Amino acid sequence: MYVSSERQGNIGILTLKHQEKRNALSRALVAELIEKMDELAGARVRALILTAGVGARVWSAGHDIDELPLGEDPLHYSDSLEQLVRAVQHFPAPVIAMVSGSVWGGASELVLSCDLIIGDETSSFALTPVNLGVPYNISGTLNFMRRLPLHVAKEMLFTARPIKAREAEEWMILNHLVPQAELLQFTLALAEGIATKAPLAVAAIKEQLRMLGDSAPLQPGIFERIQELRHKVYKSRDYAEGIRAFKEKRPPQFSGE
Ligand code: LCV
Repeated sequence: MYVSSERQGNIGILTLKHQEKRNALSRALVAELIEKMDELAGARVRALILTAGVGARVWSAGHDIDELPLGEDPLHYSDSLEQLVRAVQHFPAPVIAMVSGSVWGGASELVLSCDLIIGDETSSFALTPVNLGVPYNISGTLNFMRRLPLHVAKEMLFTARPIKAREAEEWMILNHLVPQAELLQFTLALAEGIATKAPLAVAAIKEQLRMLGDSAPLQPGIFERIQELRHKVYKSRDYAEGIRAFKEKRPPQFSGE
């Protein structure tokens, strides 16, 4: 089991439980997570908390690097990470990310796709495509642009530097920065407050915000140019080097080829 599921009244709580692999978002973990989200949606929970547990040192290490395909688009539409981001965005109630510990790469996109983000003083967030030589995909890039000031998104994407809790609060990545001892109580109180409101109205407003926020008319020429840029990156020797270096537990040597 990679994910535990529980209900407290009208609140669902999903906890990532694969610390051996630092909760890497593998196909197996994502499939289990989506299945348990569907069960809680069926139980008509009015808020969903997504956590790795209070005090986790690593919330999630992001995409499972062992599952990144070489020489082809690593973040295609049906990729497990992309499926999970869409499942969160379409969940029929607010999804609250409750974060202790470090969040890496695609897991940062997952957290940013949640409706609310509550972190403690140990939380940090890193966007890591440049560590691996990965060409992030269009919807993920739009997610970053919509949730972060552009210069903040650029610094995170160009440096892959983990943004620590205090800075994450200043940059409005966190809705609230809460001491770890109060994190669960604060998050539950927030969820319970939402659960007392009219659930149909809450669900409709969440879906409206998603649809209006996603309406990004993309001219075919722009789409094709982006895909051409991305193709050059994921066909590059640097992308293969990024994956190999991670597996060999050594710093990558990027050549620009
Ligand atoms: C597979 C892993 C992973 C992992 N995959 O523990 O955003 S994008 O474009 O980059 C996107 C494609 C994406 O999300 O890519 C993944 C980005 N993630 C990262 O760059 C984080 C990679 N992980 C780490 O830097 C470290 O594991 C952290 C700092 C998270 C934790 O370090 P710690 O020393 O506590 P280990 O590194 O020893 O990891 C424990 C085991 O989990 C595996 C790792 O290979 C190790 O396996 P073994 O025990 O077999 O050696 N692991 C960790 N992250 N993303 N496997």
